[in-house]
Amino acid sequence: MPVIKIVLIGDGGVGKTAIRERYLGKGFRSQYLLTIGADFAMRDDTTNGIPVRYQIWDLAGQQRFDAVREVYYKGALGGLLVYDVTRTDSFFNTPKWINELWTHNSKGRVPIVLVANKIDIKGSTDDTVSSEQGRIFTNKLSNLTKSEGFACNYIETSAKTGVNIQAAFSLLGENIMNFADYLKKVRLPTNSRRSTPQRSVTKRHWS
Ligand SMILES: Nc1nc2c(ncn2[C@@H]2O[C@H](COP(=O)(O)OP(=O)(O)OP(=O)(O)O)[C@@H](O)[C@H]2O)c(=O)[nH]1
Ligand SMILES: [Mg+2]
Repeated sequence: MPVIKIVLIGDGGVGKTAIRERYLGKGFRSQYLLTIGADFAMRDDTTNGIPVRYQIWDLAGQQRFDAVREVYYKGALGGLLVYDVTRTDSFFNTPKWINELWTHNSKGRVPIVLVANKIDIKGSTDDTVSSEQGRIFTNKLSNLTKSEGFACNYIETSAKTGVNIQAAFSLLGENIMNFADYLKKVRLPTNSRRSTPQRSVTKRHWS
């Protein structure tokens, strides 16, 4: 069974742990217990019709963990990048998280799903991130990554009600597997000599 390491990233308090627990079938807790360093979990799932084991690293988002976080990225093939739709600061910090993942995973640019969480309380504060803002940013990100063979997606979730939690993981898993297939294709001998640099890209990303 393929083992796929993914990370849950985003500012402190946006709901990464709540999303992980919901995905693991553990329900929802309303009190905030901040993650220290990182939490680890595994779940077997089916993606693109294939059984897959997800290794999920749920990283601490608070700034005080900035220095220790880096080690947990190694080998990650993709990330759920979570922000809180009632906190614009968490949305405007998303580029920082993309840089962290792509810099420290040892594989370069890998798929990301942008997760707009807490939609159950959207509009309850003046500080709302609109769907349009999330989509526009994700489209820009996708334009950047398309030349690498994958797109990035946007999804709205609530760990409280459970809406779209499974879908967020499935979307990321599909993107990672499609990306892996793409990298296999660019290695075909029909690319002849020009395939040589691509091979090294493949190795960098997947070995
Ligand atoms: N209403 C609502 N509250 C949520 C949702 N997701 C998480 N929360 C609440 O938001 C708070 C923070 O959630 P966590 O999952 O602990 O946040 P985190 O991103 O893991 O935070 P760090 O571990 O510090 O990085 C908790 O009080 C959760 O109950 C959601 O979808 N809707
Ligand atoms: Mg947490």
